[in-house]
Amino acid sequence: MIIDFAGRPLDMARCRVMGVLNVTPDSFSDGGRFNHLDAALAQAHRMVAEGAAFIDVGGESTRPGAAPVSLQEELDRVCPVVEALARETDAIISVDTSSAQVIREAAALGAGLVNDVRALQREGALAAAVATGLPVCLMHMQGQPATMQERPEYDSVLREVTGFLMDRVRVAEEAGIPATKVLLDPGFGFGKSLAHNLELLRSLDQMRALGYPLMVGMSRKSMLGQITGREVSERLPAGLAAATIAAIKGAAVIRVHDVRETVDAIRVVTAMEESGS
Ligand code: 8Y4
Repeated sequence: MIIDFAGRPLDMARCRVMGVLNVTPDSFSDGGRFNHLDAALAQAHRMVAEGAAFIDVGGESTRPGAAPVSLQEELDRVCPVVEALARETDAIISVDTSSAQVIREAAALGAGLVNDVRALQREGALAAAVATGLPVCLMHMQGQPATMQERPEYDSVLREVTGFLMDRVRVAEEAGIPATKVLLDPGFGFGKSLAHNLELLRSLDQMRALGYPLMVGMSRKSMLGQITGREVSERLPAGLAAATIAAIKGAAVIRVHDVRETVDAIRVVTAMEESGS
């Protein structure tokens, strides 16, 4: 199963790494150091050299307490980066946005994937994604970013997450996005307790059996802090373990901050899977 990400075809049978490129001023994980265009581009080029197949460019923080970003601000942050990277690299440029206008502009500038943590539920986002013809990643979130971690609750987290995602696949398909252009993501940390996140990680192979390429993001997240007791800056070993587990369970794309280390971890999984019988 090969997916064409805006003229950049990729075999989704093999696990790939997506590098996170925050272009928000308040990105707590990277301290806002990549606010400026030059620094953002340099960081992206480094991640590509380290083996990232995708660069995920995001200008809106979903961190609880983060100030809302105006549309113009998001466009101003994201568009120059998407344009430069699409031109300067062979990596697939993913745009992390829920905004219809950002989807349209980014696609026109060469983006190859729409990564929407709101699964194209915002006004106009679905129509915009359809119009671009791009593949989309549909992610599950319970609640809204500001309050989603206050009291996450599920009867069955796997059933509810897969039920939501399959409903969004149906809506997307009815709107004109073929199922062959859909990636699914359980949304680790988005309205989930540690127990919920662990159940989803354990069940990732069952989610994979739905037939869609899976994307996952656990890099530096609170679930790793809860497991290890480590601060954000000390979560890389836990993140590598989480990425390795996800890859073994069939994830197609692993979204991470630490590309070089994750690429090596995934190489071990791929080597095992491609060796012998
Ligand atoms: C430290 C650093 C702690 C970052 C938490 C975080 C996902 C995503 C995000 C994901 C998809 C984040 C945009 C949250 N997470 N997109 N985006 N899947 N598809 N938090 O899991 O990285 S942002």
